[in-house]
Amino acid sequence: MTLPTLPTLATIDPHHLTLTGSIRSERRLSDLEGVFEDEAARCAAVERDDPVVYRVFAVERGADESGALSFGLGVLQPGRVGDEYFMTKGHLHTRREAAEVYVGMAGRGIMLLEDHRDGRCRAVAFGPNDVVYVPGHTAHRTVNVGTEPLAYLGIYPSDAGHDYAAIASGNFRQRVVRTDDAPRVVERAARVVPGGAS
Ligand code: PAN
Ligand code: ZN
Repeated sequence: MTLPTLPTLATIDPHHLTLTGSIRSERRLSDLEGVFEDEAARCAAVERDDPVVYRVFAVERGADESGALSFGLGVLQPGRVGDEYFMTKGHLHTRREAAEVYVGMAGRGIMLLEDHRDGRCRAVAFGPNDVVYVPGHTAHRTVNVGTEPLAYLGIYPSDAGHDYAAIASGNFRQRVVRTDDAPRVVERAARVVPGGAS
């Protein structure tokens, strides 16, 4: 029998927003093509300093470990591209029925949830001590609508998998914009397909 190599206890540093024993990955604005509506503004910011938009500190078990859970601390920076707040790429789980629990740690966020079967959308405001249940079959994206880093812990089945392709081809129907200094959830304008239906 193979002994587990991952620790039983992991600790979040609330000041530095890191997680012990985790593997860090990060996405810069240059990694987020097609996410924001204002592509020209994104490219200009990439040229300027290509900031880190978010980091994930993940503690993942093998996808073949039946019943196992993985978790990650997401830390999403404050900022905007055009009128849209910084947000994650967003994904569906490859195993579509896999759900996830998010626990807010710091900052002010909105989670966009979109059921890929019937298109039903919800936008859930969350912050420290809030628990958001993301059901299966639901695309999820986090948006930082505050002025401090937004931090949250996501806990998901180890065999959930991350499918970004489905989102990349259509994007979320809702987006979060800053209007009069406040976040507002708006419907994305219908895309005009050249020579076809909109
Ligand atoms: C989270 C996300 C994290 C980063 O841990 O992976 O918020 O977002 P993207 O994966 O969309 O870039 C999660 O939902 N895991 O399943
Ligand atoms: Zn997820």
